[in-house]
Amino acid sequence: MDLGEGIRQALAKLTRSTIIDAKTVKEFNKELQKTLLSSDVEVQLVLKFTKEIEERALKSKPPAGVAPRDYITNIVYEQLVGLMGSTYTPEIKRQKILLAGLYGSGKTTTAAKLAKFYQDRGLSAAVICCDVHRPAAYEQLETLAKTANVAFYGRKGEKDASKIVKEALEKFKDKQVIICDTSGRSALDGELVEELKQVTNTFKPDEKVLVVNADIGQVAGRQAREFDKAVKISGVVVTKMDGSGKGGGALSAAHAANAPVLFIGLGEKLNNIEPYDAEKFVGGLLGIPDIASLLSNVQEAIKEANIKPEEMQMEELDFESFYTQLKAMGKMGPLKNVVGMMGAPDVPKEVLEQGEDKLKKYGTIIASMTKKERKDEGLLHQSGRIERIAKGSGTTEKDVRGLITDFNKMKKMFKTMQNDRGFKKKFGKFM
Ligand SMILES: Nc1nc2c(ncn2[C@@H]2O[C@H](COP(=O)(O)OP(=O)(O)OP(=O)(O)O)[C@@H](O)[C@H]2O)c(=O)[nH]1
Ligand SMILES: [Mg+2]
Repeated sequence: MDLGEGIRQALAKLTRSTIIDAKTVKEFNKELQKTLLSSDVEVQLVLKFTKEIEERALKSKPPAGVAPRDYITNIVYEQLVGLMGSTYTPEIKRQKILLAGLYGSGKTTTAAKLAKFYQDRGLSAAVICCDVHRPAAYEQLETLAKTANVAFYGRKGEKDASKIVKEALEKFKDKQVIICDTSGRSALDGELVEELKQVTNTFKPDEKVLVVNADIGQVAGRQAREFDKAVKISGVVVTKMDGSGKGGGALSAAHAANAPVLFIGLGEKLNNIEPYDAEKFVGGLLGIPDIASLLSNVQEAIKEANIKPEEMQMEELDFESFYTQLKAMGKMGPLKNVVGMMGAPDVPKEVLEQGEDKLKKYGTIIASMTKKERKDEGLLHQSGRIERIAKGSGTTEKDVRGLITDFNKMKKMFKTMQNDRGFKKKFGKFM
């Protein structure tokens, strides 16, 4: 099971909960811990992360009318963004970027990708091969640079990486973005640290970027700390997100380096790179692709609820309160989103579409009732009223009668749920 799937399952279980109490949060956190650990997130980070969620979840109650699941989703979202950093907007400006990372993490590919990225945005770009250890590192970057159509500098056989940097800087005085690719190792040893420090001192980069691949295991955190200690990491690029659903190591690395994620690598091709987008990435992990609009819809619903809390209470079900619910629901988007938020995303499409049409019709019918009629169903049965409402709403008398029948069924249901506050609240919000 991948990280996103695990988080989604933990959230889905919350759907059954009607209140947020210590027990609910503990159970949720237990699930979350399991999935984070199995996705290679460092133990300490898992504990810190879940503890913060617990504290936040229990500190304040969900606002009236907000389902526990949405409330926790919101918190988890914000905590994950806290770990990974918020959306990165690359500055199109003169800069030097140093890339460091473990063996095979994608440094060389990323160097070419970034050079192309900035060059495509109007800056002249160059790459430097400072990997003086791996055979063919020179040829690899040279070829990539050619493909990307960016300038390249390296010196075959030279073992002093800082010397190469010095020469390259001299040569690339007119370039606006210069990217330095460095050697990778299976572990960060003393020699590599020394070399990296020297390169950094000579290159004087604006960004010191740690390149990690998405499926790096439990070592991610420790490695990131070591790189950070050596050169003070300022940002992280996560590569190979196209191939791994785990991503936990990358989370750990970003946290350990205390640096935001800047770019995401999504394939071997030179244009397979994207600035990190928190909503897309974290929303994807949580299984809510359009989390921005979900969150703002929930906020909207909260606001609505706050203006007329008594109407959202649904203590008494009449056409008026039913109408308020319908309106609030309309603000939350299509029925399938609402149902999805309740944690039942698998309702057949036809049923949803039918339901939606029906609710729309109900809305127009109730809109044609007088205020008195909405409060007192009995009035509707006086002669002429149903006919008038049908005309006014552009529906048929049969439609109006159908609404009354459905409404009475619902009212009965409400009576039986009278003692089940939690359910009533939830139902009140969504219906
Ligand atoms: N699928 C996928 N493959 C990638 C991505 N980034 C890099 N790769 C591949 O990963 C392999 C290693 O990439 P390199 O760029 O050579 O990694 P490196 O960190 O420079 O490796 P060393 O120099 O040996 O330390 C190559 O086959 C790349 O094509 C990515 O985002 N997605
Ligand atoms: Mg390399």
